Amino acid sequence: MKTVYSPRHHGHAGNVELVAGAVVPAFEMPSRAEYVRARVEAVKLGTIVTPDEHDIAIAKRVHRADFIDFLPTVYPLWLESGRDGTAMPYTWPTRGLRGDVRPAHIDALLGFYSFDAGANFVKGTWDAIKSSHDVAISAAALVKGGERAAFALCRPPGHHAGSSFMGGYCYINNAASAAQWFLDQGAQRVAILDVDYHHGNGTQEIFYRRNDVLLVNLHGDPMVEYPFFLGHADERGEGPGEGFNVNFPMPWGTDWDRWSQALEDGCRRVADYAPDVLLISLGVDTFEKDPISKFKLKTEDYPKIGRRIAKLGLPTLVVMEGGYAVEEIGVNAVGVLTGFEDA
Ligand code: Q9C
Ligand code: ZN
Repeated sequence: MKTVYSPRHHGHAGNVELVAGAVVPAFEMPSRAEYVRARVEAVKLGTIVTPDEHDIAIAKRVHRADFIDFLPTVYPLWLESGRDGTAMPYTWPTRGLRGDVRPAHIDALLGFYSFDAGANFVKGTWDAIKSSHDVAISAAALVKGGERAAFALCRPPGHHAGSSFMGGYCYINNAASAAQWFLDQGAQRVAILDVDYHHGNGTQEIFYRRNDVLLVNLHGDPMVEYPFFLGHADERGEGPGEGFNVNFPMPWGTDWDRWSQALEDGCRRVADYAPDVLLISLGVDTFEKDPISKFKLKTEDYPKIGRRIAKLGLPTLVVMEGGYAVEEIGVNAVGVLTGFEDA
């Protein structure tokens, strides 16, 4: 399988985030993509190709135009306001405040277009966001062109980004945009299977009222796990989308035995839907040694995920999401892909 990768992700570097009341170096760091790329090369998974440039208008099919247009302006506005370093929000229009009036100041705009302080900007962040989206759409084009599968080595990730908000290291929802691109290219039905440790709240929000995208999410129970405010089992979709959203929240400590049962149930839902194309939101933060997560999957489990997904027999686009055990991220993520190819 071919991998699409852009070196432009490197611009999104030196970022910080809030952890337990302190500002620390962000867990989502450039070496993540480099470990994955190195492993793709080491196992000779297939050619690594550079993405084509794709019109950002593609992303506006799943995001509000004003949100997408805001992203390239963030760092220039931040500098204009006299700051440098990391641009980060600190106030949000929650219940009781005006979420319908777009403010003017950069501090307010950052909160207006986010749900947490986890999607921050440095100088090269916008260029990396754009390149990550180019990676996703270029890999989608490989699948549309007849490849059985392709790997979009996206960085930054996307599944926490919703129609008009960023958060959780995510800005543009790469998987959602690629899913919409397949539909716009003539697909009738698309399925997304999100196996990242965290619930893909952005993807869910984007497709919640639609029946042309089936979304299946396997993740930590939002009662105790980020992103906390979405991802419960009773969220099944709304209106025409009723029944097209499937959540499998699982407790801290979930191991392969329990997780693989949810994978089996999720794959059956995908098979019943009989989509024209399948997207995998691939996070490997389910790993036992992940520094911010609490599932117990082992390195030997990742090829089994790939084998089960391959058994669906569908054209498949794998989109990189999370995974923060940096030194093992390559072996685990590429393990899914070699498992897929061995099936
Ligand atoms: N800083 C993805 O895996 N963690 N995003 C907050 C306190 C946020 C994870 C912990 C985790 C976001 C794509
Ligand atoms: Zn995650």
